[in-house]
Amino acid sequence: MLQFSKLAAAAFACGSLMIGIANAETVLRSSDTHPDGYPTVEAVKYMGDLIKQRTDGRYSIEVYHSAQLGEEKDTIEQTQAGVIDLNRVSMGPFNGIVPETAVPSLPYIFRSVEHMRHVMDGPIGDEILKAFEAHNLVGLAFYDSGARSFYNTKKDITSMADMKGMKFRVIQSDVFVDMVNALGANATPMAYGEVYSALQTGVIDGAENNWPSFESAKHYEVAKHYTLDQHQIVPEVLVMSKASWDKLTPEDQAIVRQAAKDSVVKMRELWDAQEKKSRDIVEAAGVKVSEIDKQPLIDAMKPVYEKYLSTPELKDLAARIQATK
Ligand code: GTR
Repeated sequence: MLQFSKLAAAAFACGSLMIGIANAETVLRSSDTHPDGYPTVEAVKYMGDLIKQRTDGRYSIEVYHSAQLGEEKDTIEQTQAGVIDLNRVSMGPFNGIVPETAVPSLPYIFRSVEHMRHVMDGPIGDEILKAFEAHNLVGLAFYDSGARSFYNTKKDITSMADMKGMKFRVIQSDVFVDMVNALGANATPMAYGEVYSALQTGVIDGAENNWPSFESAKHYEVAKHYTLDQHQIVPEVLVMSKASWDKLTPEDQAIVRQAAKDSVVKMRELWDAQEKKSRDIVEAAGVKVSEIDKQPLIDAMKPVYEKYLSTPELKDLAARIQATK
């Protein structure tokens, strides 16, 4: 019985791959680690509705939320290989693949969410989207991810010294690892889906994320101390497999690109509302929020900047981001 249902599930998954039969609807499979209802999931569904309308039903999108297609690092490989058509991921796991993504992932490179939006909506954002093409991917749009901050199961953190020796889970990216180590703490890179039990069993003392992720992944049930250090404003990115993209006509490519851009507006509306809702939920559940002087953390990032701004081009990209109003 189990075997049968597994087979049936596999057959279903294959059936929704991008193999269009004449006049039939082609369903693009899209991956997301977040649960149904999360702003990124809803934004890609909205994009699917736009594509369906604008192609008269020839194309649509099925969002496989809650990491049904795997954890982010694996789904990126599958998207590069053409097994998954679309993927909404944090820029973090791309840092080792597309060097340009390390720059907007640098701690404190953006002064605010508004600054990030302004940069990513302009020519610098287009340049970074383009950089995905050398890696079998087509960058379609950036979504918001607010600001990431540290949280832990042990104590209120109110200064950088409080973090010394603590173990924090980070995204599987060297930028994130180096950031935590430069703060005097110990980084443990780990897939998102493993964090809850790692917090619960004490394998790690904490992790870092924005309000909606902290809330929806239920980490607040075990980590009751959240420090508003806002170390990174890392955009999310929506990419398409180059193999899937190449199957589209130029007209349909333009429809997909425009629908992705149009979904950003929707995403931001959902995001702004969700951030507030999530913060209220975790505070009502007893999470203590601490303020921290950010300057020592900013100063500690000097070696991290030096390491990742390793070429004149990357240095220039960082300078242009910082010079953007
Ligand atoms: C979230 C992001 C996810 C995932 C997660 C993580 O903020 O939206 O795509 O990267 O962080 O920490 O793994």
